[in-house]
Order: sequence, then C-alpha cells, then structure tokens
Amino acid sequence: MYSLKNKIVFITGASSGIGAACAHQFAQQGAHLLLAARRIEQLEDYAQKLRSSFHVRIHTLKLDVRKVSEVETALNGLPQEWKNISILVNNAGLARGMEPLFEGHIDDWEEMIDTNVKGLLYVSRTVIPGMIERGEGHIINIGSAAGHWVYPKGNVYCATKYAVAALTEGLRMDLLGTPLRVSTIDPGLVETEFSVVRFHGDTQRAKTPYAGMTPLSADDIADAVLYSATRPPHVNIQEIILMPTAQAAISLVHRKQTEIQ
Ligand code: NDP
Ligand code: 8X3
Repeated sequence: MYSLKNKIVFITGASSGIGAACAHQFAQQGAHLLLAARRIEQLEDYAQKLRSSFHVRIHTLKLDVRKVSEVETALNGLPQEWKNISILVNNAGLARGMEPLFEGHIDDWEEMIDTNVKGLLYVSRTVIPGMIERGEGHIINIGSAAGHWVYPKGNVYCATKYAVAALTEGLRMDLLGTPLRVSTIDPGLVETEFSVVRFHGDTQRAKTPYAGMTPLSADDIADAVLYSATRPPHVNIQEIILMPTAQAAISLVHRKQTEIQ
C-alpha cells in the first residue's frame, strides 16, 4: 500500500460535500492537507476541527479556481513546506440549472464551464510540473456518471463532465513514462450541497433528485478516492464509477412511492 503519512494532499472545493469528506479521510491517514475553496471561513472552521481530531498540518487557501491568476499566485506563492504536493484531488465543481438547452441561461453555462473544465485545467497546469520534477504525483479528478451518460436537461453539465473524462484520459497519455498516476472517480447521485447550488438555493427542489431512494454519501465517494490513492505505485486505478444501488443508469432510478411527497 502507498502510505499517505506526511504526504501533502491538495483538495479543491473542500468546504463541503465530497471535498470535505475526502479531507476527513486523508487526515485520518496522517496526510497533511492543502484545502481550497471560496468560502474561507467555513473552510477554516472545518480545518480547525480536523486539526484537533487528527493532529495533522492543514493549510487553507481562499481560492476561486475560475481565476487563473488567483490559482497561479496562490499555488506558486505557497510556503516552501507546502510546495511538494503528492496528491491533487480536482473536486471543485458544480451544476447550475436544469433547463432544455434552447432555454438555458448563459451565465449558468459560463459558470459550469469555467469551474468544472477551465478551473480543473488551471489547477492541474500549475501543480503537475512540480510533480513531474519530483518524480511523484497522483491526480484524482472527480468526474461524474454524467461524464458517461447524458440525461435530459443535463446538457451543459454533462458536457463539462465529458470534458473531465477526456482530460483525464489525455493527461494519462501525456504522463506516460513518468511515475505519475491519473484517476477519475465518477459518482451518480450523491446528496451534498450539489442540488441546492444547482437550483440556486431552492432547498425544496433540491430534495427531488433523492426522493424515495437512498443516494450515495460524500463519504462513499471519499472511500473510492482513498482506495485509489493508497494503491502501490505500480497500480493506477483509471476510473471508478459508483452509483447508488437504486440508480441502475443515469436516468433510471428506483423510487419508493410512499416516500415521495
Ligand atoms: P458541493 O456543492 O457540496 O461542493 C462543491 C465544492 O466545490 C464546494 O466546496 C465549493 O466551495 C467548491 N467550489 C465550487 N465552485 C468553486 C470555485 N469556483 N472555486 C473553488 N471552489 C469551488 O457538491 P459536491 O461535493 O457534490 O461536488 C463536488 C464534485 O463532485 C463536483 O465536481 C461535482 O460535479 C461532483 N459530483 C457530484 C455529484 C453529486 O451528485 N453530488 C455526482 C457526481 C459528481 P465554495 O463554494 O466554498 O467555493
Ligand atoms: C452529478 C450527478 O446525475 O446529479 O454529477 O448530474 S447528476
């Protein structure tokens, strides 16, 4: 097994959901964490809890991955002891809206493409050269089942996750011959803040994707990330697709009628 003890793990979007769950599980393994998000107070509160539970070092960064200069300044300006990132978890991402493409909101499209595709590229472009130089690194992207199958009104969100799938595959090819590893973890329905964000704060509507079924939890995804990150150096987990048992395909969810209000 690859030991995470004292390794530096950089997780984007660690202020909630899957990113926060990954931070918890990596901290449990004794890794040092570089955690980034825009909601810095929420992130710092969470980091403080992890520090006191696991006695690991944690450095937080207020970072909007959509802003290339912010990404470069934050990462290139890291204190020396935080520069040697061993694992990058490209998790920051979001969906906005769910309309037919011909009625979609341009602002929603821009935000999804800028975050899920361009943000992931900016962070990767800044972090990976150092990994190559040091001869050690693992990039773990959080893709989605929506990067394997399109669903009605998923149009642009699905396109961004198809892009993540292509970038993951392309990066793995470009890194062939180096010891670096590249994985993608691709979940179906996970109950986090994802749907509240998608539906612009409408908490009632945000419950509908999970009505009458048991979705995955953020911890379920963090388990898969941790599994990928702890394989021996000659093993690269290329891709894990995780679905709730009640979700057989992206648009095929079994719901218990009595639980749907
Ligand atoms: P959450 O909304 O709970 O978490 C999203 C995280 O991303 C937050 O920490 C948020 O932090 C951060 N984030 C969003 N935009 C930016 C930005 N511009 N810069 C920096 N950080 C940002 O949702 P999830 O945990 O569910 O989502 C995490 C990833 O998992 C996403 O890539 C999503 O597409 C993917 N995914 C989610 C699924 C689900 O059903 N929930 C299924 C499949 C994949 P802050 O707002 O503080 O910046
Ligand atoms: C999130 C999965 O099906 O809610 O990536 O779009 S879904």
